[in-house]
This record gives sequence, C-alpha cells and structure tokens, in this order.
Amino acid sequence: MRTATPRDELWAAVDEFDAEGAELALKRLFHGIPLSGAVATVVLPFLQDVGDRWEEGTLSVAHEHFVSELLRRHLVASSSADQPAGDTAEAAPVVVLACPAGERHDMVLLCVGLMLGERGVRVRFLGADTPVAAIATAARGAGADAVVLSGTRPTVFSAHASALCRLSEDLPVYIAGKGADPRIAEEVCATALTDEPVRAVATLVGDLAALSGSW
Ligand code: B12
Repeated sequence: MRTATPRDELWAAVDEFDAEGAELALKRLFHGIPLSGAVATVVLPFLQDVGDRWEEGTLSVAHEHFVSELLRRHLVASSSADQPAGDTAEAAPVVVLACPAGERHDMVLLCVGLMLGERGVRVRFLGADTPVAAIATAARGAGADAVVLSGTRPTVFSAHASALCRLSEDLPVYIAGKGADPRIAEEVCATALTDEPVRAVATLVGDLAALSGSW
C-alpha cells in the first residue's frame, strides 16, 4: 500500500476543514526548500489540483475558499523575511502587481509576487479587482519600474485599453494569465508574459535588470 505523501495529507486536512492539520502539512511541504522552489513544486501544482477538482465537481465552494485563504496566509507568512533591506533595497526595482477591475483570480499573481520578492524586487501587491486608475496611482506613488497585471479573460485587459496605453507611456506594463496573449497585449500597449510563472519571473527579473542598470 502507498504511504500518504505530505500532499495527500494536505488534501485530507482540507477535505475535513482541518486548518491546523493543513498548516502542518504545508510546513512539511515547504521545509528545507527556498520559497520559489516551494511555489513551483508545491503551490502551483496544488492550485492546479484545486482547478482540476473544481472542474470535476469534486471540490465545493467552501473548500475552494478555505484552501485559497489557507495558502494565501501561509505564502505571505513564509515570504515576510525575503524582502530586501538597507542599501540593496534602495537600488532594487519596484513592481506593482494587480488584477484589473472585475478580475478576482489573484493566487498565481501572488505567487509571482513572492518569487519576485525572493529575487530582491520590491513588490507592491494590490491583489484582485483593482481599478486601472488605482493601479496607475499606486505605480506613480510607489515610483514603480513596471506593472504586472493578470486576468483570466481578454476583456479584463481590453476593457481598459486606453487607460493601459496611457499608463504604458510612463512605464512598462506586462499582462499575464489565461486572458493575456500577444494580440491583446498589442491592443493595450503591454507585453504578454509567458503563462509559465517561473519563466515569467525570470523574464521580468532580466527586463528589470536591463532597465535599472545599478541593480
Ligand atoms: C479558484 C478559482 C476561483 C476563486 C479565485 C481565488 C483567487 N483569489 O485566486 C474565486 C472563488 C474567487 C473564483 C471566482 C470566480 N470564478 Co473562478 N476559478 C477558480 C479555479 C477553480 C482555480 C483557479 C486557479 O487558481 N487555478 C490554478 C492555476 C495554477 O492555474 P491557472 O489559473 O490556469 O493559471 C495558469 C496560467 O494561466 C498561469 N497564470 C495565471 N495567472 C498568472 C499570472 C501571472 C503573472 C503569470 C506569469 C502566469 C499566470 O499560471 C498557471 C500555471 O500555468 C478555476 C478553474 C481552473 N481550472 O483553473 C476557476 C475559473 C478560473 N473561474 C471561473 C469563473 C467563471 C469564476 C466566476 C465568474 C464564477 C462565478 N460565477 O462567480 C467568479 C468570479 C471571477 C472574477 N470576477 O474574476 C472560470 C473562468 C472562465 C473564463 N475564462 O471566463 C474558471 C476557469 C472555472 C470554469 N471553468 O468556469 N474562482
């Protein structure tokens, strides 16, 4: 008989709404690996399971909400030590991440933000359902070097084409998620990132390093 893996333990705890058991399983899964490794090998595949079970109809709304919040809390807590400090911090580029108005799927964007933070980027995460005007205000206020937006539908971006084109006159705008592709990117004066989060982080870090020479 196959022994239960920590991922099986996590699912068993989630199925029973056992927050303490799920936390323990997450701690085991995250143990001894850097955050980006945990995101790539644990969190994204687990979110994929969530999506698959949702599509199969074997995951209730309550379970989905429970597991999303649990992962969010765990990820944020695990990342708090990773933000740069001191002189390094001042030279580090600033990136604003958000889902435009009407878009609530922000878990993968959160993962991307945490991986960027681990690479030394100063991340300003605005999360779900953020009006483009508010994103522009935050980008100006934070002195951002780039903005990354994610959306599951193309209309999430195209509905704000003129505002996004205005924003892109000031700084590079990237779009990502299932709603992003090169055609929509062109329409909204942005650059489409690959759908693969780890590779997208590498692209962003490369572009930011090229932009801010001192970093
Ligand atoms: C969890 C979930 C929710 C949660 C979101 C929690 C959160 N805070 O993120 C909640 C409950 C809020 C939600 C709400 C809704 N949802 Co929903 N949701 C899902 C679900 C089950 C999982 C999403 C997920 O995290 N998947 C796991 C990740 C790892 O995979 P992924 O999303 O495909 O992303 C991959 C790439 O696209 C990429 N990627 C994604 N984002 C980003 C960002 C960056 C920066 C980068 C680089 C890459 C990247 O990385 C991933 C790995 O390759 C999906 C079903 C599914 N199969 O995905 C539906 C799904 C996305 N939801 C859907 C719908 C319709 C809704 C609702 C409208 C339902 C309703 N009637 O109320 C609402 C409101 C949505 C809104 N206004 O935005 C549809 C979207 C269809 C569409 N394209 O229009 C889906 C596909 C379900 C379905 N088949 O109907 N949902």
